[in-house]
Amino acid sequence: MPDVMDATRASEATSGGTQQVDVAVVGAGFAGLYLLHRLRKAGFTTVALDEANDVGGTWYWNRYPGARCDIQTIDYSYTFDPELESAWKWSEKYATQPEILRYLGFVADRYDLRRDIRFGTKVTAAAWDDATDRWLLTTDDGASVSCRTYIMATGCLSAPKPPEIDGVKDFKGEVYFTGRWPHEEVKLAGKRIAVIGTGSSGIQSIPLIAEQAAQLTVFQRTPNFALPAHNGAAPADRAALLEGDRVGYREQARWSLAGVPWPQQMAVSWQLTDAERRERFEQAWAKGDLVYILTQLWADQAVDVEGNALLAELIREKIRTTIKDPETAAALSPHDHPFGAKRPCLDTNYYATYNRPNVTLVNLRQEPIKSITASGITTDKRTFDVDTIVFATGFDAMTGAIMAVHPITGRGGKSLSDVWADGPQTYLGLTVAGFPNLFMITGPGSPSVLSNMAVSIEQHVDWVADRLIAMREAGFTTIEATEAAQAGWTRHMADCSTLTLHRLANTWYTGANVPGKAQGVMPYTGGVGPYRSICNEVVSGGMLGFRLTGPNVAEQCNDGEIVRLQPDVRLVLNMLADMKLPPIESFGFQGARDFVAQFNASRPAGRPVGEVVDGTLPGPDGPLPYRLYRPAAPGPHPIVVYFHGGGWVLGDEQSDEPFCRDMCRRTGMIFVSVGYRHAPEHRFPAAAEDGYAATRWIAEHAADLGGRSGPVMVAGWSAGGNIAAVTCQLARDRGGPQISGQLLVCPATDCRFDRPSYNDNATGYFLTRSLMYWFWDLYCSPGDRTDPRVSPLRGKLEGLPQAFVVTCEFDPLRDEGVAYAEALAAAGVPVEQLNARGHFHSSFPMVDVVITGASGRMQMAEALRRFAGLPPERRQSDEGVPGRTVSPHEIAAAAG
Ligand code: NA7
Repeated sequence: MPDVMDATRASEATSGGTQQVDVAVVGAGFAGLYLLHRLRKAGFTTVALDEANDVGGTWYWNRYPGARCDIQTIDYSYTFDPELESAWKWSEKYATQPEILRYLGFVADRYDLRRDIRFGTKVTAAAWDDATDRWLLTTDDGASVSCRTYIMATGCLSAPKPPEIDGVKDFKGEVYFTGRWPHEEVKLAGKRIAVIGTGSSGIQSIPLIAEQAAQLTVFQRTPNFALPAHNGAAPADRAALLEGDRVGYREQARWSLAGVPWPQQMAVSWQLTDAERRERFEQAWAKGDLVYILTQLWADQAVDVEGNALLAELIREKIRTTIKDPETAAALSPHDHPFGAKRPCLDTNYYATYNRPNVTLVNLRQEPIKSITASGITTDKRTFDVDTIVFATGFDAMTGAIMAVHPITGRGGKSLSDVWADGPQTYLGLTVAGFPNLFMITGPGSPSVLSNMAVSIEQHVDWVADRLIAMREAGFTTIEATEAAQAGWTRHMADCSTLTLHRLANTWYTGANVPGKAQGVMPYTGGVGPYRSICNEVVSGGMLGFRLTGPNVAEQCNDGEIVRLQPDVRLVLNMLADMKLPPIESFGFQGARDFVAQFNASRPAGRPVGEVVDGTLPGPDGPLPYRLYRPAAPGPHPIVVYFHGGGWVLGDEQSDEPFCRDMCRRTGMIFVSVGYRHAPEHRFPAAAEDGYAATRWIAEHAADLGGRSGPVMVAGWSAGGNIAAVTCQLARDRGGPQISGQLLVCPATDCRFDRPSYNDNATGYFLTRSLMYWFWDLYCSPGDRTDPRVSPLRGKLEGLPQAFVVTCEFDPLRDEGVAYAEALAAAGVPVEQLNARGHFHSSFPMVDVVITGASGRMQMAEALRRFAGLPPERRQSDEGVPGRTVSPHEIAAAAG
């Protein structure tokens, strides 16, 4: 590779030893090259600076044996120029590092980019000058750079982690780092070699090193999941898809979750038999595609611990069958993290390599390294004499390369390392409040490493370049994220991180691989497509969350949070909006019932419970159907009488099936969902009287139903919450049955429509104000509406059973739920309330669709267990609560 340090610098204007440009870019990898191209085309004077002596970024440095990409190369390419796409043909399914480097060199040549790159130049510090509204970049070689805009295109995995092992300097043999592999040939043949680390770099290089070494000893701290790459020619089916509709294929990738066009998997693991799951798995194993196996087996594999465990076990089975020595197989089998929570690897002969006589695995969990000595590595059990040590120990990921420019000083002299002392804070992963005109490409808070980098990079670069062009046209010279927008993004990031299992593993995604680093999931886990739409909404919302200034224009600041909904609620609502449905009430009541039935048929089936039994019970005016959900564990179980939602008009005893199943599993209780009569055929007070009568009958027949005798509990969602609340009042006033607790989820409690939530959430959140008017009109005449049997808030509340009241932020019924909780507390009823932030009226019954609702249901289950006098039960998978529980004391204070 020619040394191109002396590339021409056509765009620079130098004054007093300082190069003056519009934009300075740090990094000349995938992101830096495309930035240069876009910015230059837009007429900005630009320079890129890179410590390396040529283009390539991560592919310049990572030259270790076996280095390849593990996203299929047809996806891991630039797509901005169709001519570039047809001018380059990849030779393999997963290109090797030399081929990718050739590709990036080809791109640099094709667009004549090298003339604006200062190679061999490290940026050592960057400072914002409030007086001139410019950044000054100090370099270790040549002129400093003054620029209006400073863009970090430094990559996520480019700052190698120090070895953190005592004695490295004492070692007399050769030392190599996979992330800084020499350009000249490294002679490994016949040597005794140690490799430390079994991440992607270790897993890719170990089989090739083993082929050459006299003896290879692998030092493994944590086993990782590795899958066969089955490298070769690009698979014909994928290539045909791309060639058949290149534009469509690329567009699908841009809006997908991971940046590779695979569809969203719908089947859930518990709907598939063991044989069906195995068949899907074997197919994926044979395919050799990381994104496929991470996303395409079953819908719950990446979001649910149990769904994930099924897959993890199938992979461990493969490991056991490949490796001959059971002890080695056990040591190589990951048990400490869900599959995909730590970056899995694609390999070629990795596990089989351990069957070679010249390869030894040292399990550092059993014998940690004590030190490196002059002749080798000493664990607390043995000494290994080696000629060469290869550190495949990874990177200070996501933030390391950004912080390597130190200090980066923003407005008021604030240093980025101080601002990020407790972990990186960004707006969109692209900008930082207090650091005007600083952009990061694939920074922390962007989908970056959880996506096909090529897709994310192009999106980021286009967004940034388009903003700079728009600012120039409008006369703005500075752009800066606001604190409120950044805080909102941090919250949204935290919400997103409860969607996936990444939070459950100690990895470089969370900063756990670097001693002392602040911990938290750093990449955006909400997906590439959703992220793209959010970035677009920032723009269409008038640069929401940014302050823009310029010398001759008025300051513009449209402050606010870009996403206030839970990420999955946002997806559901966007999907519903895309369907452009007419208002449900326009279908008429029968049409609306049909619509709900159709809607319910398309949702994921509820999870297995011990038994589901249908029956009828005597109602006040004829039999009522019920559906009983029994836990798998032996009974007798406490009983919860459940009332479904549907505005007293829609739904039936089966319509909240996934919710009942989920709660049955979580609580270990019998749920009996009652098919009460509906309006308009049966108007007020039919539903209320049915609810009461059903509860009474169920309580009297608890033992026959397999339940525990004694008090029952009641629960309900929406209109069902209304019926549950009313049932408690009737039971108190009519001499039983005994009810030990009430769970009211988004209940209707009052006939007033003037509380703020009715206006704030009148439209756009599925349950609309006009739909509520329609429900009320069908169920209850105006003259009856203040009756406590439909407006329980108007009833006497003293002496009612303890309650757990759930309200959702974006729900017209929110404030009447809050009012009921407060009124209960004021009446001396023990009550807890969950204000579910970012949720809508249907969040909690949408089990396995609104994943972020799981933590709320966990709290509901805990409340029911308390009501039943059972001990609490916590599930690790559901940690991270998207809301706030308000204690009885707080509610009482608010009510007072
Ligand atoms: P990784 O994936 O961070 O792997 C580093 C490996 O090195 C991993 O197995 C670490 O164990 C191990 N390690 C790190 N420090 C030590 C010390 N001090 N002692 C023993 N073992 C250690 O980096 P890679 O370069 O392989 O891959 C990075 C990404 O590049 C990859 O995910 C792809 O996206 C491409 P640990 O798991 O921390 O216990």
